[in-house]
Amino acid sequence: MSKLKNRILGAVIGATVMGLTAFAAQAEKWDMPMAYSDSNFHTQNGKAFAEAVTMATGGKLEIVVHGGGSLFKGNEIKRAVQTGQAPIGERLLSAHQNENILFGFDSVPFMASSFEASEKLWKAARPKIEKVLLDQNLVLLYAVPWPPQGLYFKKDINSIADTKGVKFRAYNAATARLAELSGMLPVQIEAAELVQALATGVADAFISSGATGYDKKVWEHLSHFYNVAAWLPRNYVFVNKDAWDKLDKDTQNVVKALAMLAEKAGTTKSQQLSGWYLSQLAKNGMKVGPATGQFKKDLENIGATMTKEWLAKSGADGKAIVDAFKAMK
Ligand code: PCA
Repeated sequence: MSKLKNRILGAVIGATVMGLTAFAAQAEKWDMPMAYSDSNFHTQNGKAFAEAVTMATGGKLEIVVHGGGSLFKGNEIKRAVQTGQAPIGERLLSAHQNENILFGFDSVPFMASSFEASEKLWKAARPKIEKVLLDQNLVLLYAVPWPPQGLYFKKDINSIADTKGVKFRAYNAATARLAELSGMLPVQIEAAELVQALATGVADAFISSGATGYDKKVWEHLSHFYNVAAWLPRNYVFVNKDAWDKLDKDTQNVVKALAMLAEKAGTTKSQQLSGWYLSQLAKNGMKVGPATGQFKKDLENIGATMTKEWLAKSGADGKAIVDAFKAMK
């Protein structure tokens, strides 16, 4: 090879390596733990969001979703993101009500039982939740509601007396309190372990959406779904603040815009699917219907007690959220 050719080749290789190094230095890969199964609509929505970010940034920020609690379990995700073990993640925030009572604003019984009310409540609460999360080193991106929560049992329930002593799977403080006030025995279990708990008799009842009943083929263990629409809890996607600050402004703006889209798309999907999930429960042999008579009254009384308790504990901040929510009606 001539000297000139050698020199040209050297320059080309040098430039390529430099280019690659520059690219590698700028490109970020974010692993995104999510707790719910890959087929769940939240996880699907999270994947669409991740792909949109990767595409819109030309791979400068690549987000890779790990569903089903495969990277971190549901109850580990928030801490993992706070401490930077994962740069981004999704969590049912009401499960952390013991850290801050405000996280339970979306699980107050019968305060916001429809998608429309849930939207308003979220609008009222969002600035405060953003602030609490920021104080915990977390930047909130978006939140999507689960369909309305109903009660799963393996027998007819005519009044709360029929639930006495039943082992009840709880997913946050509100679900545990509901069990206590009904004379049931709460046991905290992540959705990923729900089927096993039902199969082994660790739990014989729970409260959740039709989505989780469908995802977990609950008809294999339980027979009744009481569509009480107690509340619509949300899953939240948040980012470690240090990881966020490392992004340039352009990338941050792209992520924020796509997060807004993901919140809208996920909420629409939740609403569109909510009736379909219940039809699937019925199709698979479950008795699906409202709570009536004494059972309905008992639940309303429990709801009133829990509302009082949440308002007492959350003080001025809780009151401000509820007042802002009510003013929107
Ligand atoms: N499914 C989740 C939380 C709320 C819901 O509908 C669960 O049961 O864990």
